[in-house]
Amino acid sequence: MKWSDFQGVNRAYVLELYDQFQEHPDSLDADTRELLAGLGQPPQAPAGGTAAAPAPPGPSMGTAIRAFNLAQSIRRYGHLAAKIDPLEARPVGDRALELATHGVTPEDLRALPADLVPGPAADGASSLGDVIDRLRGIYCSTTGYDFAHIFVPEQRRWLREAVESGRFTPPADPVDDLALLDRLTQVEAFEKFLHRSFPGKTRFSIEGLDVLVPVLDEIVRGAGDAGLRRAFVGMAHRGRLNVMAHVLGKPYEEILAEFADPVRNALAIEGVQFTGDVKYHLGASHLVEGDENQDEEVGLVVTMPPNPSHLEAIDPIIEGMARAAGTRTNDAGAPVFDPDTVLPILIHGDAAFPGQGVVAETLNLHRLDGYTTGGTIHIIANNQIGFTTDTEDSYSTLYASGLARAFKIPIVHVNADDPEACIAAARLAIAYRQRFKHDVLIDLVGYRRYGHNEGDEPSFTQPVMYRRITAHSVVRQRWAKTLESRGRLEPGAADAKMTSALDALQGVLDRLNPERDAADPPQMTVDHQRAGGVPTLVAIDQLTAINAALLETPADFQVHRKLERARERRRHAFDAPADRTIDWAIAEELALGTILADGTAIRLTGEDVERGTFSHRHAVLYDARDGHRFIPLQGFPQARAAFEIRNSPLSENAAVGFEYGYNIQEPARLVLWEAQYGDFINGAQVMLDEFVLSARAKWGQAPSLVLLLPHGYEGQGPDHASARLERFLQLAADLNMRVANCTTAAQYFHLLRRQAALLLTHPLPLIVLTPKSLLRHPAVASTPVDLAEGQWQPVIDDADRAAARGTVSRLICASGKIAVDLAVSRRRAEAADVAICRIEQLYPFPEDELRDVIGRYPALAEIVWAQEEPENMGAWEFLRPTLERLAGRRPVSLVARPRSSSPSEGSAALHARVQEELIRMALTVQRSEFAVPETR
Ligand SMILES: Cc1ncc(C[n+]2csc(CCOP(=O)(O)OP(=O)(O)O)c2C)c(N)n1
Repeated sequence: MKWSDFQGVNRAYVLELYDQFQEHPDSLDADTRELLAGLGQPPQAPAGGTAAAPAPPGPSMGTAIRAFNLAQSIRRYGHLAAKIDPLEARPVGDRALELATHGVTPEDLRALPADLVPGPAADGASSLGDVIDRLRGIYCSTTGYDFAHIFVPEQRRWLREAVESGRFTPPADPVDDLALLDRLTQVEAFEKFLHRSFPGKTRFSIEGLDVLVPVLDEIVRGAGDAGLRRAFVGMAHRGRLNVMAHVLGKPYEEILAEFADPVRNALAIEGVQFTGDVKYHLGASHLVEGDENQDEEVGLVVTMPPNPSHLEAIDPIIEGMARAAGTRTNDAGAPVFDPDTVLPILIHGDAAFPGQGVVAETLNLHRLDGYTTGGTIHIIANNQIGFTTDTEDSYSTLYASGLARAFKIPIVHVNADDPEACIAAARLAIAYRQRFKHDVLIDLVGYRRYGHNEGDEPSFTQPVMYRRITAHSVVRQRWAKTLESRGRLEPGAADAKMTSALDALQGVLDRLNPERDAADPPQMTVDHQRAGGVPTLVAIDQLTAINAALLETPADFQVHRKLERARERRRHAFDAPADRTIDWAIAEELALGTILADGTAIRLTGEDVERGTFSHRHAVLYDARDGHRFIPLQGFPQARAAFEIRNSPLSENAAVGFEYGYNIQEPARLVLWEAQYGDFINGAQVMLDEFVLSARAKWGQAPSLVLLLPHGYEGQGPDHASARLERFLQLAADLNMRVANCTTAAQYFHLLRRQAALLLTHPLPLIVLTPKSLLRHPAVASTPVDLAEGQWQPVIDDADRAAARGTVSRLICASGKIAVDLAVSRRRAEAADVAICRIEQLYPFPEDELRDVIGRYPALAEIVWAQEEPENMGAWEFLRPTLERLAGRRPVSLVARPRSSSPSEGSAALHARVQEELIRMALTVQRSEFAVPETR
């Protein structure tokens, strides 16, 4: 061994042993004596350089270890003493950063060698005291590095080296100081100008966090240098207009025109109410590198999609968009995500980040195979206040970023008044993301110049803070002063830049013609084909071949015994395709298989979807011996597109948001999300209200996401029964979705194929209430021929009454499981004059088809709407006016559970009685005796 093999505390320990060896060799064992003798004299410190060993009687081994611990404490806890608050609140500090806590003195530190703490901070240092000063300068500066929770040694080493070497910071990595001043001038001038020109109009000014724009510039530049092709930015209201203008390149005149708020005639689009949205919710897309006139593929495209008020709701949507944009297909027909193509950037509020649960749900996606986007750069635009709420009332963690620690995300807290430090933080973030493909967070600590919006008076609630803010000079002025002191800027030059930026904006306003300059409303496709009309059948030969292909497994694959038996039955169903039946799950797999064969890629996710909540799907097979996986829908011979199926984490809100983003970004793909039970969709209500169902009217987006929601009253209690159909129907307007509750396997097959066929020409979200016990019910099964020859039927007339329509006096209209319950009820025999019409599509409501059905019954005297749900739920209140219109003079009555706040009874026995009573009433009881009061 040689002296250079020992570093840091080890070196100090061996030096101490060496001294002991010199003075009392007998006190050491023979092996140690031999080792020390072999080392020879310790090397002396080079003149003016690193001291190799303190001259005796230098500090003891214990002192060296305590000094080393001090250095480690600065690395771990230095951020607690960092000056990250522009309003100059005192850092909380920590006793671990004090010499006395470690029992060392400045003299001790001066006497210890610099390389006791190896690393870049020791380079050229004359003693450990020097190193400690440098570490304080790094870790307790205007940047606080919060990395102690990073447990992967390679990442920790990389972060430490990056920070201590200063390689992202000037002078090692210079900042274009004058360009930075120009940028800060543009940012401030834009806000000042809006303030002056449109007094009292809300804009959610960026001021106090102006540096966000140069930080984003730096990240986008880094993404471009790394060869990424797409960046997706998600952000809320704060500073959004400024980011749109400067990072997304939205022309000033478009934004000014929005402030002028012209009423555009073009907004009424063929039968669809286009509401538009407020200016700080709109989105934009921008090619920031490459040639604007060339194919977009040559550069980096930055996209900021529209965003609702609902804070943080955009987070999972950005992730889904990035995932879709970075996904390609491999040779085996499976989708593969390439993190070297995309970058998601999420800008959070300091109150919203810790407060909104969707943030945690989104962070939880970041390392999951089916969801990762190769690392998101998070920025907390931290203005130290939420509306009027102080930080002490906003979060239980020390920092707003606390949650990120749980996900082992490195956090950089940085003072927004130090633009160089902020740019260094941005460089570190993009470099770390590219190196490790993990999330990273910049906590950009600034302040909010005005109230929550510009009309609010913030000193009502934060008088002290706002006295300080009013007296605080803006970052542009501070940076200009720095440049003047460095001799880089003439005094007065900064003011001149400001004047010319304001003049330029005034020029835009003077030339403004709001009608002309406002952005055009988006082009929207309208669903003219309200129902039917799309061929969905698949020739029986082709269907048989695809079925056979999906039953193939690799040569040495051992399917579970029970599953193999079911697969055998399925094979035989196609031996007699007009007589034998297949169930719901097989129809689904055949629908997906034929859609893939048609060339449309598919992504299906949800909790436990791979097997299926009801153990019905088995889209992923596990070898019974060693558990390795096989996915028949991936790469079967006829497949011409990628199939992806993923068990999601236990999330509804972020999980649905993610799929929405994926769907928007990749509209040619059939994207399906399945709820474990339909009622859990209420956990994603924000995503439905704000995106899936209204994004077309507000922003012209064209989602086609499919939601599969198990629904049906089966005695499992108030939960698990209802997918809350009434909520979807309440939001049904402007042809904004399709809602189906179908009753046969073949109908489901045609419904899915129809959705796939309409993806690009008539995109609409599809809400499917799917069965539970009916999944395997013979009444729901269909023959292969039904798949090969049929098509989607929005309404199904009663085939059992086809020969005797003249005697029918009551037509029961019902949807989903209760329609099947009625059809198979033993009471049907007592109700020869009753026909059952199945409403398979609830929205857009198939009025023409139902009118035709009604017209076929010459003796019809009444219509009954039968539903399992209580009167105030289900489809009744939505359909009643339509049914009454179609019924003409005939009465329309309701059979349903009585109005109730809870969807169903909590006992299976009571359920059975109530359900039977509903069937009895609908089929056999005179209208005059209905327990539920007649409706008119
Ligand atoms: C989900 C949700 N709840 C409440 C609000 C109302 N709201 C709008 S801004 C705001 C404060 C946000 O504070 P912060 O996250 O710190 O962002 P800042 O406005 O300070 O930039 C609140 C409560 C909202 N927009 N979204």
